[in-house]
Amino acid sequence: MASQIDHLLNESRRFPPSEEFAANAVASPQIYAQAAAGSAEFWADQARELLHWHTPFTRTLDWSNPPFAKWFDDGELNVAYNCLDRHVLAGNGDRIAIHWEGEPGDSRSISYAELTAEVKKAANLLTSLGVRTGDRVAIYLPMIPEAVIAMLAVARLGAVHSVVFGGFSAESLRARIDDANAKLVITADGGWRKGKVSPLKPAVDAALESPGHNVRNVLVVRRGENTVDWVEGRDLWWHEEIAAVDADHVAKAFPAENPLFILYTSGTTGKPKGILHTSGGYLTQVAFTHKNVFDLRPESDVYWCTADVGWITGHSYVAYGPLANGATQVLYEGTPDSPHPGRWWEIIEKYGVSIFYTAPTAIRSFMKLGRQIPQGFDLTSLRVLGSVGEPINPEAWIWYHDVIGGGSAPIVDTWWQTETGAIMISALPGVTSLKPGSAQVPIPGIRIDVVDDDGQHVGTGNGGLLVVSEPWPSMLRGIWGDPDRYRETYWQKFGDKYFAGDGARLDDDGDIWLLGRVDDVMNVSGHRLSTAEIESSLVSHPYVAEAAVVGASDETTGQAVVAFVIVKASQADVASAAEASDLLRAHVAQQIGAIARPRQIFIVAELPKTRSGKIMRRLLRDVAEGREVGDTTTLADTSVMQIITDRLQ
Ligand code: 6R9
Repeated sequence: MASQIDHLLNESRRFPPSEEFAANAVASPQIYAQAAAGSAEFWADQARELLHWHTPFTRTLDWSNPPFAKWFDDGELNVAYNCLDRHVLAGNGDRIAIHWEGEPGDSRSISYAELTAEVKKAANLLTSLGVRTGDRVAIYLPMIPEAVIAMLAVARLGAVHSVVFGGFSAESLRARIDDANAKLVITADGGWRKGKVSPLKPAVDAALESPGHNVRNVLVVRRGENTVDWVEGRDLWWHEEIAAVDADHVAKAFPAENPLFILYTSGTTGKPKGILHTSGGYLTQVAFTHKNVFDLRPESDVYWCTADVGWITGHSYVAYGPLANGATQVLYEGTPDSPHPGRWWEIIEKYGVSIFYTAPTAIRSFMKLGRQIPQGFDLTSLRVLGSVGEPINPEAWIWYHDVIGGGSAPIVDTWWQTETGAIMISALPGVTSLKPGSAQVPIPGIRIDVVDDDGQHVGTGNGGLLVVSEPWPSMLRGIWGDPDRYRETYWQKFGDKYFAGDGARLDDDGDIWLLGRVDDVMNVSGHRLSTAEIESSLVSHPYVAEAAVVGASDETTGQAVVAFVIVKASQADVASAAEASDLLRAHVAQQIGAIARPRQIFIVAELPKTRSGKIMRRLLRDVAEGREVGDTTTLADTSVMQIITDRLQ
């Protein structure tokens, strides 16, 4: 970390906006002054301007019961109406909402009028299956139009979706179904990934096998055409049911604080947190940021965010932001390198993508393959590039800028979290002079600070902890079913400030540089994983006596999961270290999902612990990253690290 920070401090390149870009930009420098005059009023103006309110609000922010905020709470709106019907009514029904591209090369372009019609039918279908306002619906789908249609249909009814990433295991899916007490699951037979059909329905079947859940129906979209088992009376084909329902559906208005979705994310403990978002404030901030951060011109831009809808980026910047703004976007089902390593660039060329939003891990893996691959395609349509999920290192920034952006497209490095709901820190294209590697400045209307352990502002040139110092419209409204955990996790540390869990530094200009998590949360390919969750999966295996997991830095994925495991004495002879390690890697993948599979597992005889029994992950990280092991003086047994490193040589 220290060398990385030094490296960042030496980064002095600046990219001011071109005059031409600045002259035509959606955002202007005045927007900061406007927001500074009063952030609540600023957001109220945005909410009125960007959204349609069935009942206009008269109250903006209610912070009388912190940390539980209410925004625009006497207003009423329908989120799906805002993303669909109103664009059709405004005469934009023929505009393409989604250019969908399947991995094998099949495609489908869906206009706003068509998408609205599909969502209306889906809303009627869900109603016929008993979904009512406030009910929870689990969505476990590949990146197909039905994923967005299902989310919007749930939202249209004032119900609550819980999208579970298709890469999560049956067990993870079940834990989320149980926690949210979902009554319906929407899935597919399978989806295309890496050149073949990857089945999804079997995981749903396995998740629902044991009793104790309240799922009445499983709605199955046909996509992979793989054979699936069928539970009569429970399972229904989406295409058969949707053909039988009424096409008309009038969107009802719901209060601005009506829950919109729950999305599970990893925290510092083993149990994922159900982050709760509501309607009016969330939609206001995602629409505002999508428009201003990406310099969106809905009439002419083609926008593409590569995130899966299973993550917050896919919620805010695939489903809700672009559709609320009436944008045309690309939705791609598959992996970046199927069937060839230029697949993404081919898609950009095919649809003339002008705004592209992806993660540093993807950029680094393309860098490895070499610039000749993107150079084989026409990428001149690109005019704004975005980055999200982890800090973007200056080398990757420059490559993205030069090779993908033709040396001219501004890059917005956007910092935010599942909990923040929408972008919180980012440059504004055409306004901000860009610094590779820094997320730079808070969005207008957002108050961010970097503080020391006592909550005091650190001042320019110093590092500390990132906090949000005022409530914001798209903030989480809590952790589903666990208000205490919400208070403890985010508010206990500083009382009146939201603690994000990230370290950050202010440079001499006051710009923000993110330095990674300060807790036991890892960031692998831009996805959050908890060390505790993987440790508890490892120790659930009969071989394992004890386990410690660390995030080791990795050239491509940012961090990689590395585990240190003590095998039970009774099992020591059962398998060789290599066999045990393979078996345990598979066990974690099966229990949590392939994204959590450790890159390496070291079978060790001891783990380094302090006298109070806390595992010293810092030392294990040294081993995992192949460094000289640091200060061991606080270990209960200082010879332990020697034992571990001797064994591994
Ligand atoms: C949107 C998303 C949140 C964590 C966050 C931070 C890291 C996200 C970043 C970034 C540096 C950026 N993070 N964007 N770090 N620069 N531009 O990724 O949400 O999955 O909840 O992860 O990701 O550590 O705390 P989520």
